[in-house]
Amino acid sequence: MKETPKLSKKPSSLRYYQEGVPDIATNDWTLTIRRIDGHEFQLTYQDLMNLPQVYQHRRMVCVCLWSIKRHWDGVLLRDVLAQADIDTSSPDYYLKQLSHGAEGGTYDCTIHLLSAIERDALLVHSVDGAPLPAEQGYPLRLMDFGLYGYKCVKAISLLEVTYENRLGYWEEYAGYALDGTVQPKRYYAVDRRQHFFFDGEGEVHDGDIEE
Ligand SMILES: Nc1nc2c(c(=O)[nH]1)N[C@H]1C(S)=C(S)[C@@H](COP(=O)(O)O)O[C@H]1N2
Ligand SMILES: [Mo]
Repeated sequence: MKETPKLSKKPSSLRYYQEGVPDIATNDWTLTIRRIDGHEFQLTYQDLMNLPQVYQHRRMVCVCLWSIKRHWDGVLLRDVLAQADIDTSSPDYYLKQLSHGAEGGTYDCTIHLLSAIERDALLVHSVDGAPLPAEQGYPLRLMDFGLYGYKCVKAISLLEVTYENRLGYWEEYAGYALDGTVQPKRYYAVDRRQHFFFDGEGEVHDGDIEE
């Protein structure tokens, strides 16, 4: 069973859903991928399900100093971008993510593409063995575990390759850093009911948390 202990203690997704929870039906949802040359590609939910599926048990970290290790199912970002023939080895590319949007507007943010690829970033459709609930980003969210949660957009609708690295609207509003790499700090692991000091940079692994 893909269960996360102490899930009820996790800070509410509603509180962190800046633009509001969107109402999306997968039948009319598509993921748009925009290449650097402006060409656009559309993938349906079924297209994503037809790609090689991956399952990973990895820890996400919020800039508000809590973290949780959950069971994620999805597809690799590199496999999705390959569908649009994007050269993910270019160090000059950034990837702008845009959310589907709700009454509060849309949520956007930009990450360094090659770094995300090297960290095995995922596009996730299921958590703890079930499709993402609406407040957790149904139908698809990006997960880059080396970056804080605010760099990973829920209910994603557009992935755009760009040369420009800019703060998103809500990031700027909240005063978050452009880079978003998880920093050495004291965090709380909700699933372990444990505070820990992380002395690295980027993804937190089990070995970074003392028993
Ligand atoms: N579209 C969208 N995605 C978002 C956010 C948001 O407000 N809107 N918040 C981010 C932040 S700050 C965090 S910590 C995580 C929260 O994910 P959760 O719902 O699984 O707790 O979503 C991230 N992705
Ligand atoms: Mo967050």
